[in-house]
Amino acid sequence: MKYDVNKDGKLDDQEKVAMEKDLKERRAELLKRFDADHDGKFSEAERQAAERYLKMARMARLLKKYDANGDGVLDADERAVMEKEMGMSKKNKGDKDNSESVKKKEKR
Ligand SMILES: [Ca+2]
Ligand SMILES: [Ca+2]
Repeated sequence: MKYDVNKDGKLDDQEKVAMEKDLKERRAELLKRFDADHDGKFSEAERQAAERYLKMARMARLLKKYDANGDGVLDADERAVMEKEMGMSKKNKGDKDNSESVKKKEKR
């Protein structure tokens, strides 16, 4: 977890404060950027614009990470790598030593 600074697996008060501050700042930043009519809050259209932007930013990040041959699109092979990594990270959640074999043993 990103905000779990001391890596004890949970968020203590200090870490929670840091997370909330971070979220607040990100929201304020988005608002500044997408508040087209400058009324200090998100209208429906402004919120949609912000969400679209966040979605694109996420896509761009994924593309950068998984576009192995650098052609700007994820082909089937590159997508497979991405899906595998995402699926695996999900599957391994709670698997304390991060090994597939433990997972299999746990099933029995
Ligand atoms: Ca607004
Ligand atoms: Ca590619």
